[in-house]
This record gives sequence, C-alpha cells and structure tokens, in this order.
Amino acid sequence: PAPRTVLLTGAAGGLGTLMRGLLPDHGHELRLLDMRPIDGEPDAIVADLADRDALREAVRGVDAIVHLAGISLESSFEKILRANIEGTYNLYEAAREEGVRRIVFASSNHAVGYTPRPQDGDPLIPAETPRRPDTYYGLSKCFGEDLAQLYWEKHGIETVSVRIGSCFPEPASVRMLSIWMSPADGARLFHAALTAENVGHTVVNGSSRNTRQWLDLTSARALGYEPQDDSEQYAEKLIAEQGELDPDNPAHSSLGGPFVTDPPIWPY
Ligand code: NAI
Ligand code: 15L
Repeated sequence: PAPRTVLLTGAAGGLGTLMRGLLPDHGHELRLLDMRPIDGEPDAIVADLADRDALREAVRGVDAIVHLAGISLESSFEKILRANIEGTYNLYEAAREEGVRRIVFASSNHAVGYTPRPQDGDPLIPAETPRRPDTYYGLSKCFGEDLAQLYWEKHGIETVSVRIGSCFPEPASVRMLSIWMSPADGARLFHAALTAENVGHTVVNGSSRNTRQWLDLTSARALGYEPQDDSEQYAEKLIAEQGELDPDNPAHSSLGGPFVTDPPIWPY
C-alpha cells in the first residue's frame, strides 16, 4: 500500500519512541504529537489532549492516527478521566471534524485484566472475551474501545483497538513472557491495522508469537499481521531471577498481573 501520513500521539513515550523508529520502515510518514517536547524533533507538535484547537490542527490532512497518548498506568480517577477519557474523546471529535477515516487505538490487556490466565492446556484468551477492567486505567481503555465503536457506527470512522500485552524492548517479568509484543512485531501489527481494508471497529490482541502465549491472535492475523518474535529466549533468566508464576497468588493468576492488586509493582 502507498505511504500514509500518520499522526502518532504519545510520540515522546516509551512505545511512541519505539514506533517513531520503526513505522517509517513500513512506508508511513509520521507527524508527531505529545504534551512533552521530544529531543531532536523540533517539528513535533507539543500539545495536551485537552487542547481541542491544537488537536484539530494536528489531525488536519493526515490519513490516519495511531493514538498512544495518555496515562499508561493506574492513577487517580480524575487524572485518568482527563487524559484518557476526555482526551480520547477530544481526539475522535477532531478526527470527525477533519475527516480522518482510520484510527489505531492503543487499548490494553488491562481492559480485561481480571480474566484468569490460561493454565495447562486452557484455550487462549480471545479478543472477544468479556470486559473485566482491573483498574481505572483499564476502565478508560474499555471507554476508548466503546467510543471507537460509536464513531464507527455513527460517523464511519474505522478503528482497530489493539489490546497490547507488554511492549518493551525486552520482557521484564515472567508474566510478560506470555504477553510480550516485541517492538518489531508491534510495528508489524500497527502497520496491518493502518492498512487492512474494511476493519469497521475491530478489537485485536497485541503480542508476539510467544511459546508461553496467553493471548489469541486470530483477529490480529485476520488483518494480515504475521508475528515473527518469541519471548522464549528471555525465559531462563527471568524464571531464575523471579521464580515460576504461583497459581495461588492473584497477581500471578490473572492476565492483568499485579494490576489486579493495589498498587501494581514493577516489574509487572
Ligand atoms: P508512556 O507513559 O511511556 O507514554 C505515554 C505518552 O503520552 C507520554 O509521552 C506522555 O507525555 C503522553 N501523554 C500523556 N498524557 C497526555 C496528554 N494529556 N496529552 C498529550 N500527551 C499525553 O506509555 P507507553 O508505554 O509508551 O504506552 C503508550 C500507549 O500504549 C498508552 O496509551 C498505553 O496505555 C498503551 N499501552 C502500552 C503498553 C506497553 O506495554 N507499553 C501496554 C498496553 C497499552
Ligand atoms: C499496560 O497497559 C501498560 O501501559 C504497560 O506499561 C505495561 O504495564 C503493560 O500494560 C503490562 O500489562 O505489562
């Protein structure tokens, strides 16, 4: 497919920084936005998701948006409300007003974080699993997915909501071995989500093809995504350091890991 101009929100963050490096290799031309300035990127738009005029200008003329900006961990309800709920609404309104037709929304496994993790031959967790948010943070991702559904049905704006597992350069915990999305696979999945045709509003799980996989990737593969990476190379070291997951510990037996306990403790 032809190169597409894509607005990347949250471009200063961890995932935004990884995607700034990787998405151009898939043929996308990026416009960057974050509330924080980005070193070495003088053209990046510095704006808060609360600033509707700035968002409208930022989305003008782009083919699509990859929406990563927001609070990425548990926080107070008031902060989550402002950044993730109102902020995502403001961005969709700007997209509607300016005629942007495709959004890739960074949802999270924490929208369904209370789902028990598969054990001993249990089926993988499908993207259709019922919502079980584990935090106000996870709840804001449920809102984002429903907002996407509304804007598809009412305004014809297409969204792929990607329930990301853990996307970091390396998995940092034994739990992450089962939900890790390598940065390169993350870029492959976002590319598929940007270019697949007739997605309407599609929810997909986002991870690599891990040996210890918990997430069912059927709907992601249907977009054309072919994961290439596996966290298994990190397993021996992480298990030696942290031990195997304990099925009697709720922070080990749920998809959301320590987010189901309060407060979540690194490494998740
Ligand atoms: P991060 O916290 O490193 O980056 C988030 C970025 O959003 C920051 O640069 C921050 O300045 C910006 N931001 C926050 N509030 C804003 C506002 N009101 N206006 C403008 N910019 C704002 O998080 P990370 O890890 O890069 O995650 C990116 C997105 O992906 C988040 O939406 C997160 O919830 C989601 N996600 C990430 C996962 C991961 O493993 N990295 C897993 C699941 C979901
Ligand atoms: C998320 O949603 C967070 O944004 C990220 O920082 C990780 O904690 C990830 O989930 C996870 O569950 O490991």
